[in-house]
Amino acid sequence: MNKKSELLFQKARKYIPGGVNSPVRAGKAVGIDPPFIAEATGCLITDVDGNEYIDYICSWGPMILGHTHPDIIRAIKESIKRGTSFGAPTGVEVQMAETIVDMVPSIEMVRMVNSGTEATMSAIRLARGFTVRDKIIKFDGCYHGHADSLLVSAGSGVATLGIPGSPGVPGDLAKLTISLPFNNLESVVRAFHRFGSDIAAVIVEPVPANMGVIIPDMDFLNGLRKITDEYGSILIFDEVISGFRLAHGGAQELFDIMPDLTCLGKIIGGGLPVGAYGGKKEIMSRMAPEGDVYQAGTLSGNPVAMAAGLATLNILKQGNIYEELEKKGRVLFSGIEEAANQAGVQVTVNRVGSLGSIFFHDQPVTDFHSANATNADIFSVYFKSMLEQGIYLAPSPYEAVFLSTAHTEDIIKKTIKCAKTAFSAI
Ligand code: KE4
Repeated sequence: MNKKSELLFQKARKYIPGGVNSPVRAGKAVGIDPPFIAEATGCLITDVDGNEYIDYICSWGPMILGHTHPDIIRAIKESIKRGTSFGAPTGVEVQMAETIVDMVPSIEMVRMVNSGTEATMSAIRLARGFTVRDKIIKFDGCYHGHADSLLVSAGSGVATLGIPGSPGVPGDLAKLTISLPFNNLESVVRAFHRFGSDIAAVIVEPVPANMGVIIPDMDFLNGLRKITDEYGSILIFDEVISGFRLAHGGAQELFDIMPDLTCLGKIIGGGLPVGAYGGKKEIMSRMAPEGDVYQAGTLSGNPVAMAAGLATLNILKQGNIYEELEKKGRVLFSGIEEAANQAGVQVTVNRVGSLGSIFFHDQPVTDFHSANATNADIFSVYFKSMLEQGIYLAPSPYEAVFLSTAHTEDIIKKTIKCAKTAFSAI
């Protein structure tokens, strides 16, 4: 029963392009009209028609502690009593900066912004300003938000909608972006041999999660570190998804590879709009007003968002949350893989900790080319069957499954059971 969602979607499309404020939410890739959500708590989300779902989108990553975590709600309530925004420095921003520097191994200095897009856009500008070079390297299928230079062969919603990049990105700018196959170090070496002295930065999702989840080859990531050092280019880890999800210090801690700059988002806002970029003091101090590279933002470091983010990070710092999330991820994905095998459905499962993807493919999925070879039609059948059974997955084969600490053993068992039913429908 989705009557109220249908009416809302009809009305939404009158006022909002496609009826949504972010394209992937429209469900076009899987041929559904999206449920409009009324509320959520823990790992459960309820739509306006009262249908309840187990949530594996988790707001695309931020809700790693589940929805309406009491400590986060309390922090927001306490903060909001003192006002919502001052446009002036506050103590809580210093606390947030200190916490990020403490938790993320390569970050010595950090600047808060309002989204992952702002974080990567600013990091690219800083890398270009610091190196006085214009070209950047990214990887096919990686998505770094919608800044012009990065909407080249991007993943996530760009891949979902099958659009090559985006109209409106000037050709003269796009040609400064070299997009190469992920996990292919040879292509990077060739690019550096050709353009090395003009490459400002290499930006990479250390664990890509916007073409589905891809497991990085360690020689590839270490090779990026080595070659950017050789040519004096900046290595940027876009950890908007992996930051604070895969470990306290994200993928860079997990893999022990230190980038020069790191982009963050999602989890550090605890569900409120926050992004950040940070790294070596020598580079970050080029940012105005200390330096001459410009970036600004009315709501950057917003105290309420900082309170929500800090409450989240303070919980993540404690105990063995990442071991718990690793176990949940292992049980869920191995259970789904076994269910597929029993049903004779060919799947490839890629997972790192509490982040993973099920690809309908009988080959390994190691880059955008192989991700594009997966069967999107079967994914749609799987997606719809899971949704009908109350499992809320990302409506695209180019997205990821996000787990939270709120997903209990019983919830995971129920999900695997629903997957068994879904595979029998294929
Ligand atoms: P935002 O501007 O959406 O906060 O962050 C952009 C971004 C940057 N880097 C990475 C690795 C990202 O995954 C993202 C955004 N992720 C998508 C989901 N794949 C956001 C969901 C959406 O676009 O609606």
